[in-house]
Amino acid sequence: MKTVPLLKSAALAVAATLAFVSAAQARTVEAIKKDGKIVIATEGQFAPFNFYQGKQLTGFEVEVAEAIAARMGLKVEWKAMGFDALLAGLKGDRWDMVIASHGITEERAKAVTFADPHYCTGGVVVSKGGALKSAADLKDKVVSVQTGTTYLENVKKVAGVKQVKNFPQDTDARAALASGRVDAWVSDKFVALEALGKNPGDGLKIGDFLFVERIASAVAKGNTGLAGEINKALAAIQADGSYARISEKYFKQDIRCA
Ligand code: LYS
Repeated sequence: MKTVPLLKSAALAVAATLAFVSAAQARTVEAIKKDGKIVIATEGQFAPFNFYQGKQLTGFEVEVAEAIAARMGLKVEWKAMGFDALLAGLKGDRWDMVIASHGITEERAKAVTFADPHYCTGGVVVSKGGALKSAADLKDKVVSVQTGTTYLENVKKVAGVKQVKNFPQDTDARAALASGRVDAWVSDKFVALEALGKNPGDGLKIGDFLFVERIASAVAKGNTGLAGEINKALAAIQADGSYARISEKYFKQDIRCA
């Protein structure tokens, strides 16, 4: 009869371990609603989508996410992290959601669950004076891109590029072109437009799209309950005019996917 309590305590130990493991998993939308606060991570270095104005995190995606959260009846706790750490943090349950201009790719979709896209865009070729415009123009050239991005992936596919220089931040990839250390910079069309407008002295010009992409926020892989609520809230702000207002404010146009 002595073995029974022993087995019981062994079973309790297993149960306790399982409870610990599941505590490290993604929060459900119900748990988030109970808490009243969603934890959202972004980069904060990708104007005009997510950036700092002084100490204040702001930008198109920051405002869209705030509007989505408000629809869900939630407050937002923001985290700003290096681009490379963002999707990985969903797995470790460090935050509930990431909104940082991630293009939906097959590779990323293996690791996270994407919400519906909140804008559509593409990667463009930028050069001094517009000397380089197309993929073909990149032959034998040195190109700068941000590490871990779809810009890097897509430049790698271009045949004959002499060298791809990686930078942890997109702003440094642009600076490399501005100072003549590379021949071209590949980045987001809207980011390039904003940067060129702010730094006309650099003499940079935007060429063609290298590729197009759909941009979405992400949640932990399989957290479909949360993704579903985000999708509903996004659809609601796109229907009631609030998305359009935010988009007009930053881009003077509506950048939702057609
Ligand atoms: N849209 C690109 C990507 O999906 C860039 C993301 C933001 C980079 N600061 O990789």
